[in-house]
Amino acid sequence: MVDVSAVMSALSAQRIELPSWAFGNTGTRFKVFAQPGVPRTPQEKVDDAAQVHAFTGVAPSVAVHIPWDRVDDFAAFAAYARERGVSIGTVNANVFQDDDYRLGSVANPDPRVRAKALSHLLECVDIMDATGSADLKLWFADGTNYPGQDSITARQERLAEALAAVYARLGPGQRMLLEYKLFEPSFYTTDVPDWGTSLVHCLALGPQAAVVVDTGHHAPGTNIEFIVAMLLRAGRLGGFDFNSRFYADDDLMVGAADPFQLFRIMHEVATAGALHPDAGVAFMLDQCHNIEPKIPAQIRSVMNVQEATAKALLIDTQALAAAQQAGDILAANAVFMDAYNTDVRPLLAELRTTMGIDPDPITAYHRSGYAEKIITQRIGGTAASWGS
Ligand code: RM4
Ligand code: MN
Repeated sequence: MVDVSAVMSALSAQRIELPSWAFGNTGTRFKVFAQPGVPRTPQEKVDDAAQVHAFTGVAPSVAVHIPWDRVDDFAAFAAYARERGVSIGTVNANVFQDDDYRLGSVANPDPRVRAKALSHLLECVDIMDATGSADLKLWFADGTNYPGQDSITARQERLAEALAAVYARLGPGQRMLLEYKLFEPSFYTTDVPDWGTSLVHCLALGPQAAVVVDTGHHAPGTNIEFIVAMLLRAGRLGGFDFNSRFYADDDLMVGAADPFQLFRIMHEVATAGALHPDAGVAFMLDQCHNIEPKIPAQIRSVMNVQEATAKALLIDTQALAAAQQAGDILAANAVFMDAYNTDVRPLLAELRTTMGIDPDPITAYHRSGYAEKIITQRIGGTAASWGS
């Protein structure tokens, strides 16, 4: 039997981090479709993120991307966020948008470029000190396009050297989260292409380094929950960048393409007891809303994670373990699917009511008038986008 009150308390303790860049204009290499009312400043992105938290109750932090969210005074920026009921979360470094990085950043053959990239990463730790952020998230576009272009081994050496220098700069409560991505923008080799590479570097660095699983960064058909289970077992799952993919790194709303996969992932997390914020797994969204309205898309994404989590928590673990032990394949699968096929929306509506928020976050947001307000107020200036 499932203890529903324990499920409710786990769901109310859940925390999901929002990406500042989800609120800016984005698109593909073909076109960025500008939307009215989009934030012009990092502060306005925080304002929008605070709305998502206000209507969901479980999204109290916002990840920033440097330099897109550069401000003069990061401590004041953190205070600004706190006044709006949220905090500044993970600091994402960006060493992929400068002409100098044509041949890579920390793995570039040119020591001058490597030093420049390293100094940006160290600056990101300074920013963490000012904002009180615990996590530095590193994703490298580094790699090569053609066989023979550079030495695979030499690039790993350069990467390891830079990571060690950043790791040495971390304070006691700070972590380095190393993200991997199969390909793009590099098409032949990527320097951190998979969880194994990331894990090898993290293990060499020490306990404050952990792997980030961006759900969109895998080949089609990859069993992501297996990777999650392995990283949890090794104590090196630093967190998720949640999003959905149909084809490549689509960055669509989490749970939109494959809610069953998200459920299977959350089952591994729940089984390992890693759902609670204290467990050290950061549940972040990394999404771009190219054509849909951004704030409700973020609300929907948070709700999708909650629904997958609720279903995972509804698995009758005793019945599952008994069926597994008995080798009863069909019974075990039935226990699993019963939970997945449960409509958890009434349960989550009840949870929201007990949390003092509207049981229907999307409708409540639309009713609030915030979307109309930002369209009339945010006139002039430059709308935030990937470059700002
Ligand atoms: C990368 C990676 C990073 C994200 C950037 C914008 O593909 O997923 O996590 O910060 O995109
Ligand atoms: Mn990511």
